Amino acid sequence: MKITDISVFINCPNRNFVTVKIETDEGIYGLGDATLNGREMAVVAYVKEHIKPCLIGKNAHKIEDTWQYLYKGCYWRRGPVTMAAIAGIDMALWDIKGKAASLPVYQLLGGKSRDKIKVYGHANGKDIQETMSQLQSLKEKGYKAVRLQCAVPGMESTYGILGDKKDYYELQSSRSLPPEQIWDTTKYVNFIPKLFDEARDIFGFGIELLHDVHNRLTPREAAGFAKELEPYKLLFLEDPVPAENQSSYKIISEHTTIPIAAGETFNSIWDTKELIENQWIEYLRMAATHAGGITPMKKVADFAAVHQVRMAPHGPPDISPIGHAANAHLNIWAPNFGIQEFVGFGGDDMNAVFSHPLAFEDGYLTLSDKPGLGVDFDEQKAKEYPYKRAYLPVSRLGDGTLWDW
Ligand code: KDG
Ligand code: MG
Repeated sequence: MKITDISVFINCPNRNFVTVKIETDEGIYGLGDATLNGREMAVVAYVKEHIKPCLIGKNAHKIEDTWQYLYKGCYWRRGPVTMAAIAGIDMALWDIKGKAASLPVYQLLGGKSRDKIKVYGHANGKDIQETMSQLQSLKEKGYKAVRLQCAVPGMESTYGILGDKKDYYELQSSRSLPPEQIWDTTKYVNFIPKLFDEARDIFGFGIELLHDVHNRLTPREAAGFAKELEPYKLLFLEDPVPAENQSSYKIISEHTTIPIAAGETFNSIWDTKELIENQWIEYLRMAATHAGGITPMKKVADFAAVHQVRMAPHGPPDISPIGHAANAHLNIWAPNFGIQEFVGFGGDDMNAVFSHPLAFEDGYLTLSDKPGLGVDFDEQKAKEYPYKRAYLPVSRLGDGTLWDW
């Protein structure tokens, strides 16, 4: 089966998504997600200008060889733009192989290890009371696990910690330049334990709770913060510090028993090496869209399993339904799957453009048996939603110093 064409679509049905379509001489086509929030156009150019010319006429069934060709063969390895571009191609090739075999992709990975995929949702309130009422409504919807974020008094506009009633992801879009927000570590670390104290008081220990620090602490600050959160028995504390220096996690894990998760921005198995081999984390957040697709994620999951690290893929609204489906096929297969982040899909506009094989039922995602990834993309409809440039916010300290995301 030969690759005859590769197209790249960039549309904004609520969020910007980069969609790769590979066509073949047997009439089967595959779809992949290559979305890189805030840097979408770099990936579009990478696929169109640098990948497409090399793959026309190549055998669509050679997924592994194509992955190696795009990774090792270009000399410049890794990086989010390269790996999102490779991910788009890799997912589309798995989609094609599944359709050709009339099997869902998870069957090609080794079959099901479970019937359904446990997910966690997000409660983001402007104050503790509002976060608690969001937690209550998620619980009523069936969620068994919820990530709690809350506006910290005195720094209301900080991303991920709401200052208004909008979902915090909306803060990333509809702005032509990156918004700048002020960060204050002292206010944050003094406040967040109160949030979990209240949640455990009201809801008890029958629901899993999580929290995302978004890389904002230093290793020792993070170790102290994690120790303070221990009584609240979080499922995990996410991204307490930036992970470029993996040994930062050694300091944290030597001081606390709270399970730590990291990795949503990783794009290579090498980014995980010390964290996993040393068992400094419990959960790995890598996801197919930013890690080069399904081919490397299968290897990453197997590597993590050797060290009892479980998979908890990144699942924000800035991953398209194709990326979510790719994660779902991996999740239903991976023996060491833990939990999937899932905050729902982006409403009518997104559903008009993408159909997908996932359904939320009582705190779990189910995955249909449609061949391939099970997603479809309406190219005509997508034209009604042109790309809108959007940026993630940046953080600064009160004195103007640029801070970690
Ligand atoms: O594009 C960045 C977002 O996807 C990210 O900030 C969301 O941290 C995030 C999470 O855990 O979902
Ligand atoms: Mg995160």
